[in-house]
Amino acid sequence: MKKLLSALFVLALCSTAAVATVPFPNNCNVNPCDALNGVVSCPDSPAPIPASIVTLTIRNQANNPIQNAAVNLTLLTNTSPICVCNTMVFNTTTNNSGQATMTMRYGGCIMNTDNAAVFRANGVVVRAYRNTKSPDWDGASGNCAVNLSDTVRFAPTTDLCFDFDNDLDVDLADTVIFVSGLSPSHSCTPAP
Ligand SMILES: [Ca+2]
Ligand SMILES: [Ca+2]
Ligand SMILES: [Ca+2]
Repeated sequence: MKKLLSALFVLALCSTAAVATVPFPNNCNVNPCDALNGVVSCPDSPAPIPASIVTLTIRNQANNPIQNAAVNLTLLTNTSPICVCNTMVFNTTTNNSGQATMTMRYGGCIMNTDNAAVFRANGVVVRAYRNTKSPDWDGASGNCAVNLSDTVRFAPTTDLCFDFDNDLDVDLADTVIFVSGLSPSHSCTPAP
C-alpha cells in the first residue's frame, strides 16, 4: 500500500511538471498580432518595421510563464505568394520571463485563410491567424521589396491586403504601417 501511494505521488508530481510546460493559449499574449487580429510582416532591411516585431508571452494554465519554451512559426507558404527573407528565423526560445521575440521578415499576403500564420509553443498551437499582410504586396505577390509597384497597388486603398489591423478598411492606421515599409524602401535577399 505504501509503495502504491508513493508511486501515485511520483505520478502526480510528474503530471504537474508536464502541465507546467504546456502553454494555455488564453493566458498567452502575442503582440502586436492580437491587437491587429493578424500578422504584419516586411522585408527587414535597413531595419525591421515596428509592426513586424512580434513579442510572445507564453504561460501555462496556472498563468505562470514558461521558460525555455520552444516557439515556432509556420506559414502557409505552399499555396501563397510569400517572399521569405534569407534572414527569417522560424524558431526561438522563451527567456526566464516566458517571453520570446520573433521578427516577421517576409513579404506577401495571405488573407482570410485558416492557419495562414500559426505560432506554436512546446508543440501547442498558441495562435492560428487567418491573416498575414505586408507592405510588400503588388496585387500578385511579395517580391522581398517595397517599392513603386506596391505603392501603385496601395494608392486606391481598396485592397484589403493592406488592411493591416483587419477592421475591413484601409485608413490612416493602415497607412502608417505601409509607409513604415515604404519610407525608407525596405527590401531583403529572398531565402533560397
Ligand atoms: Ca513588392
Ligand atoms: Ca484597417
Ligand atoms: Ca480602420
